[in-house]
Amino acid sequence: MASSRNADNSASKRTGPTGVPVAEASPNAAHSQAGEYLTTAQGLRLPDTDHSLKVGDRGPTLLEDFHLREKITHFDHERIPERVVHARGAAAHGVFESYGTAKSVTKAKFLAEKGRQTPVFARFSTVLGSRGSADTVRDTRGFAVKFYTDEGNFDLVGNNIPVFFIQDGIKFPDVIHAAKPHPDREIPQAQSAHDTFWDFVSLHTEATHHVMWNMSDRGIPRSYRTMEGFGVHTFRLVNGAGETSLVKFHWKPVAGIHSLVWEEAQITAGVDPDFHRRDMADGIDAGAFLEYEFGIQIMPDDGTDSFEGIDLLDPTKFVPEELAPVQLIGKLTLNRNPTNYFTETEQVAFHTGHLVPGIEVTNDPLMQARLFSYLDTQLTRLGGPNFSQLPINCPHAAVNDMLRDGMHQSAIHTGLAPYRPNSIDGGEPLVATPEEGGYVQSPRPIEGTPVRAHPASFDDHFSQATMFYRSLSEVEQGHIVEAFTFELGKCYEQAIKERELQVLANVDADLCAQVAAGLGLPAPKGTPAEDVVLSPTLSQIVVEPGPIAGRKIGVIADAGSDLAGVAKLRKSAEKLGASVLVIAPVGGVLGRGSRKEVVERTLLTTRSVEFDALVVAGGTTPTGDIKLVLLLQEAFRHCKAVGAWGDGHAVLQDAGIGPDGPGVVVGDSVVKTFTDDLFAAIGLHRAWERAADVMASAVPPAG
Ligand code: HDE
Repeated sequence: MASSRNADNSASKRTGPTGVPVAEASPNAAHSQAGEYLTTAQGLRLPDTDHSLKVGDRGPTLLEDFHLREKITHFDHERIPERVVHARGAAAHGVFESYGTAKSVTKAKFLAEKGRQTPVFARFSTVLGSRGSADTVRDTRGFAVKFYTDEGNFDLVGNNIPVFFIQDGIKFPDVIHAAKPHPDREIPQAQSAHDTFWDFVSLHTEATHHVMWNMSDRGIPRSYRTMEGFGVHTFRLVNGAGETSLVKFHWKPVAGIHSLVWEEAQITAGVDPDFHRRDMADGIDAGAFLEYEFGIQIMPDDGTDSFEGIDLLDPTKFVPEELAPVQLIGKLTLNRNPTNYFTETEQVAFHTGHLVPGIEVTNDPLMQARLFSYLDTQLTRLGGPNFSQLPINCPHAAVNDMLRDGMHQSAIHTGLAPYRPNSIDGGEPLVATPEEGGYVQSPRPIEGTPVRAHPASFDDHFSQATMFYRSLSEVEQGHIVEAFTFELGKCYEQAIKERELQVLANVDADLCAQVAAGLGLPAPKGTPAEDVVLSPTLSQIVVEPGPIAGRKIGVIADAGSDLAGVAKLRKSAEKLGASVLVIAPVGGVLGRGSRKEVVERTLLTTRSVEFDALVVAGGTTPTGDIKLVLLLQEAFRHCKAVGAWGDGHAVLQDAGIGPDGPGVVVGDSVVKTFTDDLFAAIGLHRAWERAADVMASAVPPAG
């Protein structure tokens, strides 16, 4: 008999987070919400939980009230430390299906075998904010996926930005301390627009490339559904023949890559701080699942750890898709909301060292430090070394370790010999050869003397930042100018602003000049790279309409509106996975019988930022209500699709919006051409042609 945790526990009836058996339920395993009656933690039935035990009904409370003490003590300890970074997050369960196309480069079964399905749990997050902060702040987003593979858990702990602020993990505390709220007053929350952040990044120019991405539209994604994901580091894949290649991992959202605009993001942070998590949960509930294709860029493992002049160990650099196309190897579908936020989303523990045969790490010094950090942090956060026994972290592969005891040990181990070699337990558990699935690092000659130094190839801090900026469209570049002007405009120290302008001068003279003009400062001269090769795939602006699943359309209506038209619009939208919400002057129900429409929002409870498009129903009376005017004008200013059918266009007119122009959809009634045009406008995400006229500009008007 093996001295294993699971050897005796294999005949499991209990199912894990993704419905797969995880471990045997011991006869006295902790149950929650079982049985009919309220009990103590010991299962004692309670007659009353509203009154403490007192000497008379006006007397002091007795120390012997064990129920009071248990209830309050447990409550006192309900919180665990939030994550040091990425504290604010939301997650979903799902499935990963392999296309089998990675078989030539990796022996990892969950990738190599065509059609193989692997349960997953994905958690999205912001980096800087505390657990209760807003979703839509300007920040990098975490994109962490736990694959419960048959060969053990594989965690891909990535971000929505392909590069990072630092080249060596030893600086992580520095960049995070600089970006977190100031230590004296603990402000500002969840923002980079403050002195310490810009102090650090202006002195630490290797952060420039990541900062450019943060200041771009990537820093304010529309939703998790419309966000790209990146493994950031270079990984090493190993195939069945032992051949290795270097790869970068990518998540490509099926819904396209789309962002908020800055004013919208700021308003949303107040109006609905839960915007992203609500969007994901609502979408999954409505059957509009989140989908991403998994891809790899493959580079030869020729011993140089570099490709086309790019040092693949430098996490401040990425490999443009024009140089190494992303090859799609599988699809992730997030299709089930967690049942309990704490036990799943809060307690999930990702670790870059959770690897499976066929996937290995490289010498990237940022990744190397992460391999230490993710295990270490759980000891404090999850209260000891047994966190992998928590249901959400529990592998679906059989676990047979010799790790014993420790805080929160919940396995009842059997056998006498948790050591090797042993004779008492028949020498078990056995070690596995590579053929039996044993994880053996592929040969990697390493030599050198210990130094605290970086290679010369890490010295270029600007050329990819320049390439990123110049590869974007004018509209996107304008957003970057605005973002820098906003963020530096929030700094108090003049010297910091001037130093960051010097950084920008080394990225692009025009960018620097525009930001300087917005700040009212002279633009310094720099030496930006002139010969960068552009990467057009970096732009997220689309010319062909994309899918609209998960998008929200607000329909403005009142008691006199064409409710049959509203129902028709809803039906067509739902077919595409989008939803329609009725906005009326007051709450309640519009119409009656089969023509009934429940009012989901009123002018008091909504704001335009909730919607991807606003449409005025035919028959709606123009009231000139300032809240309605604001609702429509705001959506228009954010370049969203707006529309009306029938005489509903009079309400648009009240808000100063004419029937012509990009992204304005009007029609006589809700016929197919009307809905097609509306959905196409939403599928384009924004009518950017409007931007120059309606968006705030960082640059003061000439003269
Ligand atoms: Fe993390 N990071 N990180 N990080 N990170 C954590 O781990 C850390 C880095 C990322 O949804 C922590 O369990 C160090 C890069 C995500 O639970 C902590 C360094 C990338 C998440 C930690 C990095 C990431 C984390 C906090 C530099 C993108 C959230 C709690 C060496 C590729 C995972 C925890 C979730 C979380 C440390 C750099 C992404 C403290 C020391 C680069 C998505 O261990």
